[in-house]
Amino acid sequence: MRFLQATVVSRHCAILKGLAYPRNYATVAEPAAPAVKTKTIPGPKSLELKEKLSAIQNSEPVQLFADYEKSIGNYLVDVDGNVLLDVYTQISSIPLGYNHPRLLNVFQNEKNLKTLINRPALGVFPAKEWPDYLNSILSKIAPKGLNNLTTMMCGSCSNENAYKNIFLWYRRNQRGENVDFTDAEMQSCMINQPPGAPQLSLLSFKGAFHGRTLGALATTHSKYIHKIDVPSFDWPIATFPQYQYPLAENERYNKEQDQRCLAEVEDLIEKYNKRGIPVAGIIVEPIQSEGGDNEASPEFFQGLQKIGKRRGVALLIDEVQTGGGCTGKIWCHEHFDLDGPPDVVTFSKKMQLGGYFHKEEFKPRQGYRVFNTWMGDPGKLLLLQEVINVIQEDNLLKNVNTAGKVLKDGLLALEKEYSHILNSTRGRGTFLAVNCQNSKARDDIVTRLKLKGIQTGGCGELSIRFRPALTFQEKHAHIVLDGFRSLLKEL
Ligand code: PSZ
Repeated sequence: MRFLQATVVSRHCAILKGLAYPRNYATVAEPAAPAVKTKTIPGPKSLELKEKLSAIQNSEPVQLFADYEKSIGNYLVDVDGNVLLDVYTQISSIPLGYNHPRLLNVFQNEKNLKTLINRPALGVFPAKEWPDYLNSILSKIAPKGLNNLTTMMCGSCSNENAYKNIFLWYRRNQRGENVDFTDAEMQSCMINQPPGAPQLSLLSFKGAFHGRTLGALATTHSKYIHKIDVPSFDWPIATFPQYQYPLAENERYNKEQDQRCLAEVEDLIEKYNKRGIPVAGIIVEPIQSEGGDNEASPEFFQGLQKIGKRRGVALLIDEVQTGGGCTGKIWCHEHFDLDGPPDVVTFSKKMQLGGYFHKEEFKPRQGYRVFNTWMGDPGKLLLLQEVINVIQEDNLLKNVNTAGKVLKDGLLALEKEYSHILNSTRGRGTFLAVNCQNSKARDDIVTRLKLKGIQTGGCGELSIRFRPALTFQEKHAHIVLDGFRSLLKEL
């Protein structure tokens, strides 16, 4: 059985019907550097596969076809044999690089394999281990003070369901803790009418991305192509701070941004309350990611939390892209010194499993109100447990800060030297971005960096984003910076 060509398999494994099982995967060295073999990426083999896929579905966004048997560590290998240093990691969703032996080994354990293949309807038939599994996640990585956890499948459905928890909480606050639903509510909700389906809203920000399912999409405002032709809610949308860089030289301007945006949030809440569509929650990313890596200060987030508390509006922080250690802390909002935890924190991507942590008061009082068949996936939770173990054992948060500093300082130096091409280097940990002069220049740089063996991604109109795995090290940062420098020389 060929699984991972380059992987060492220990000799003492059991022999089962001629197949080696269980195996014991050991660490395999990464390539020393990227290697590009084709004139274009996608190369000929990728293009052939793309044509094949196009006959079945729209495959326009496909950049290349990967070989996940050969990809290793920080390096993504494609079907044409190109070896790319991956600082985009499947849109920021690979925590430990490709084929990490500790993750491969999770399913070499028969108990775990049975957990993987017997995927339960978690809301009704959870495994005997499930409460302990959830407690282990809660005790290791839950934001302090958030002791409830709902698991889901992806980022969109985590937000989508968390929004429902917020509405249920808001209506219970209005109605009173032990007040039963009225007949009118039970009947009217069935035809999408108030009072059962109440007029309530969520406040989100221009440039935000919270997912593509209908509720989540109503709070997504990064690109029209995500939204056009899809009916949506008339919910309030506030301006997100737009900072000027470097931060140290633009303190006054940026502070005014914070204040203006917070005032707009207050105004919009007031306005929508008056219109009879009260705001039940504020939804915000700690760093707007798809929208262009827009940061906001700790003071801005503290201000949002204050507004929410004062007005009885929940604060949901969407850590789908920022969570999992890439900013140098498990949760980006830990950088904000908030007055207690946010009400809800959603996650997915690097966490493998989707879901949200929330305060006890956001737990529905009746069953079946937030529910679906799978409600997550215990197989993914086993991977998450191992990811957390490796983060702790290998001190990966420290690694993120060290490698991130090298990359950020290097980008700042490039920006200084090539100020006609690059500006506004920013970010935390390895969650970094730099801006180009216009979209065309940005797209061109992302494409040409790939031909130098470096896979980055674009976001917003102008930004190149860096989203390496937590195992990205200083030596990788130097490869990125050397490749970038050699490209800038050519431009
Ligand atoms: O085009 C897309 O659908 C993309 S590109 C990047 C994402 C989605 N990110 C997903 C995402 C996110 O970054 C934040 C902050 N919140 C929610 C989501 C949605 O997660 P998924 O894609 O798992 O549904």
